[in-house]
Amino acid sequence: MAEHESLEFGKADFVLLDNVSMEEFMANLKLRFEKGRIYTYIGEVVVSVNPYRAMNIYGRDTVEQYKGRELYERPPHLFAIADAAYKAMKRRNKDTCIVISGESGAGKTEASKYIMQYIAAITNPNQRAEVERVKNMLLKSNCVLEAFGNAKTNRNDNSSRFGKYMDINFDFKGDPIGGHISNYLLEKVKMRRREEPPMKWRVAIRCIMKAKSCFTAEHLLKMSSYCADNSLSTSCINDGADFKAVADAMKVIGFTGDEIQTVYKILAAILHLGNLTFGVDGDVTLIENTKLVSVLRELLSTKEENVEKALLYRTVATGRDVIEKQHTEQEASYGRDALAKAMYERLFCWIVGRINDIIEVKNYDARVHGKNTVIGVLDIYGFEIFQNNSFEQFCINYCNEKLQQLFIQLVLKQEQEEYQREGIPWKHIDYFNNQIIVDLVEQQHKGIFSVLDEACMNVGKVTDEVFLQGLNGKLAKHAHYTSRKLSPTDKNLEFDRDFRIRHYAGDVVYSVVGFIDKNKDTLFQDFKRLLYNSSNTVLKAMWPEGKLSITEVTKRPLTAATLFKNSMISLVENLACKEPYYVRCIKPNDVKSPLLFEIERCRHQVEYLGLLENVRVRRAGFAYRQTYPRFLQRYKMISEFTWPNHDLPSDREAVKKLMQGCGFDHDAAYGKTKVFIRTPRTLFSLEEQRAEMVQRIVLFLQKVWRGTI
Ligand code: AD9
Ligand code: MG
Repeated sequence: MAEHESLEFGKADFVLLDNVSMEEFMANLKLRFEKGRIYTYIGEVVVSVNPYRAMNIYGRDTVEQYKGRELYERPPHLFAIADAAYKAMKRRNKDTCIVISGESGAGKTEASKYIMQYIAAITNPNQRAEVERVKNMLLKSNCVLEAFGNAKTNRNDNSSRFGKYMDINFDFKGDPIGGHISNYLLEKVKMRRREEPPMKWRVAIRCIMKAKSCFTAEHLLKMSSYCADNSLSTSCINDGADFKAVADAMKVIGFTGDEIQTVYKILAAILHLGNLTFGVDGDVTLIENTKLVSVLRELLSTKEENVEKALLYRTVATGRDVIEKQHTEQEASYGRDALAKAMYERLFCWIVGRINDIIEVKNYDARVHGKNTVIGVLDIYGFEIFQNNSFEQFCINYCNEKLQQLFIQLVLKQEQEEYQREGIPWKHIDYFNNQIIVDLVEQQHKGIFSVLDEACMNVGKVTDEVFLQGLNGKLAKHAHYTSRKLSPTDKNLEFDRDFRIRHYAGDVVYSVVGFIDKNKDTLFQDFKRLLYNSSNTVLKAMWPEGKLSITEVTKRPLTAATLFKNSMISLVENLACKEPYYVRCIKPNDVKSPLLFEIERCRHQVEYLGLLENVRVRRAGFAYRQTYPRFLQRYKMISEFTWPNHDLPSDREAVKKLMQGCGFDHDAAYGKTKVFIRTPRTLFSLEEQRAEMVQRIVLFLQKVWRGTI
């Protein structure tokens, strides 16, 4: 049990609950939140509740309290987990990772930043300049990625629209020497016409407003009108502080002047594309606001007629002939939106790639310097269940199934390995293995992703309905799949387009509408060629495939589902070979209030994060384990055999004697280096006896000081 915490703040570790029931779990979580204790353990997992207020618990003094300490020696904190991961890496040369999950607004990104700050604070005691430089770049990279990859949503003012995994590399001394970032499934912001919701990259727009040098007066005029039309608050445009931070960060990281200018230009081009409209004259599709075409030409450093052509025509190969086919108005609009999204995605991936080029470890010779070890930090979207769930939610929930599977394997595997290492017999634990759902999604030929890809490859009319039929045909008997067609009387399946997956975290109804389109994610080759032919070399480099002519483009690009599946498989492989630490974030309410703990809302999250199961798994084995010397240090005063010191042949013997003397022997197992205690009750009793003894000792000492003894 964590020290320095009285029970008035609830139990610092959920494994110490008297009964593992949802009621007790929630009561403890609520009590701790109300007492300002936002962190609680489940063994080595940190459960964190978003406080929605500034907490004075991340300063230098707190860092000092956690530095080098064991997990249980201090109240639960992110710093304790960060320290545990760092210690494991440094002492045992192990690669470790910290997996942070939870729903939007639960506090994942903040947690990841505190963890990085902690690691930065405890490393490089000798202030080596090169290490300081690397640390600075790693911290600054967050700022840049947030500027371009975060957006205001109705659930979070600063919501990450991408999943992020960051490896930090350390040298043999334990100091950071570089890193690598992987990003997953960037949600492409809707960049559509004026009537659509405004784009919300506050910082990005500030970048554009400030980067006056790369625009003509006319552009700026357009830009201001765009911003005004889309009711972006002027305060956010005028407030230059964030912009300055991003611009500085880009410079510090090492983006060149040309690169930074190009970034601004691309953002401006995306905004302008959003304003572009089409019309028809007879059977000819036209661009209505042609002035925008010259603005785009200038921003993209291309030829004006090429911009217009790419927006209105596509080149198709028919047999040996290559012809230019005019878009319908609808196709042109589709193309414009696809271009805006693709430019944004490409820009973001390019920024990540550039940061990686710069921060990756260079000139490290393991033969000279020893192994270079890694701490990975994963900040990734948790389960999403909305009113209307589509392809994005499907991917996100699949990602969570993969992570849950990893959690099951690693947590159980770790327990098992520890028991083996310590020479203690392994007791089988019953748990729901979600592998069946992972297979349902990703299995070759039969899985949902395969059915989707197959539907996308159909020649002729490819529709979402065809995809749904494919699912119904292949998965009719699957215990975790159903649809309106298969279960017509099911009230939760309201529409013909609906199908439902029984996820480990609960049932989610998805609408097939848009699956095909989002999976194909096609961008006409004409656009790629347009951007590749730009005289701006930075922009050109982002579109290498534009080099291919229409007759050379024969290979189908991988679908969004396949790309996502592959990235998840490699993410999981990467995590699986590391020692994992977990942070499970909970959002207490939907109104960003520091006072409100909405019990139903939180209960739901506890359910789908599988936290109760986590407590059970932890307790099914041994609720508590401690090395012999540390155990003695804490409890030796409660036994005559160990107080003040024991004369037994080993600490192991001494602990055994202590436990026998207290009548707890039946509840303990003695490993090679650690004592294991099965039930929390035993630990409580030990704690109570200890508290009583400490009290007696204090009274005794007081009497001695007063001279009454
Ligand atoms: V999303 O999936 O990216 O939409 P996150 O990342 O889970 O989401 P985030 O970390 O951005 O949520 O937290 C949301 C907001 O909660 C922050 O902007 C802070 O205002 C607030 N927050 C979160 N954690 C803390 C904290 N430890 N202390 C104070 C916090 N405020
Ligand atoms: Mg986030």
